Amino acid sequence: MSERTDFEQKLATEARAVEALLDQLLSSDIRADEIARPERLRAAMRHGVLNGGKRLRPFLVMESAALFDAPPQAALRVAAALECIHCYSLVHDDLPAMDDDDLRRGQPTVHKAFDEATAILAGDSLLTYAFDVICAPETAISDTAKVALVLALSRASGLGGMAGGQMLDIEAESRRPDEAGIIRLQAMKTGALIRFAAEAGAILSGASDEDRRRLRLYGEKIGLAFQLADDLLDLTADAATMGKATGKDAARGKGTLVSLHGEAWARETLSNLVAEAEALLAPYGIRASTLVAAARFVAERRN
Ligand code: GRG
Repeated sequence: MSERTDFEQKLATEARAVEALLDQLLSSDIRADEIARPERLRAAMRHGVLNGGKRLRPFLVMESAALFDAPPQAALRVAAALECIHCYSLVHDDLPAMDDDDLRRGQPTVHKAFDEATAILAGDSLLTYAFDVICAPETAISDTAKVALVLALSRASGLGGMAGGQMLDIEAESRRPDEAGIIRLQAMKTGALIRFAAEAGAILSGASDEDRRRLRLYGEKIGLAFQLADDLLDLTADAATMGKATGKDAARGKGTLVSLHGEAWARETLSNLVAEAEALLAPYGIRASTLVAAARFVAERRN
């Protein structure tokens, strides 16, 4: 069986595990200090979360945690928390005030299936729930590790990370950024959560600063690769394959590294990024083989 197939099977298995936990976390059971779980809001959150998706970020959390022998159940909860933030960003990104999309993961977007106000609240609630899930007593790691995770995830998600990157992306439609500007906005909008995913395992397990630095750099490489692959797919894939509208960057005249340098450059850069990611993981030998395969998967993905 090819490495690719083995990797995809592992990705699917871990996706099922994180989906089972997300299903449970978004059940109607009221948690301590919650007053009620309004059914319509809960249904919208479930629609935004339990609707397919590759679950790549959770996979990176679990695999980076496994590299440092972190407790798998705690890693799964951090993975689910991160997926809540990723899904919130997609729900809000699809809103009419942002990208105005009708389709996500092949299904109606949350504001189409429900309404705009409900979609805004579903995104808000997913964002806050992520921090609840990390800090809850069921996440069996030290308080020190929880605080470090919350700090890193807040910075990856907020003003200086994903939300800030989304702001720069919106501004880029009227003020076209130069190459450095494009790299920065993409590192924030898409890269920051992926970098957190890769680093989370080292944080969870209280690994050394050097381990944390290596995983963080690995995350930066694959974050860049993820965005380059996304830009290529936006140009070349169809909406049915992607489960969302494509060709939107070109239609809006939005500059990407692919539009600046061309497809051949992008493909060469992708293979260089995979090699760099692999080199960063070399000290971990065979134990890091799944993370190496993940870098390849990100660069070669078809949807
Ligand atoms: C609204 C605060 C806020 C942020 C939105 C993530 C984001 C920022 C916008 C999404 C727009 C977009 C399509 C970006 C390209 C990269 C990306 C995040 C693609 C979707 O991620 P995948 O491919 O999706 O991992 P699945 O569905 O597999 O989870």
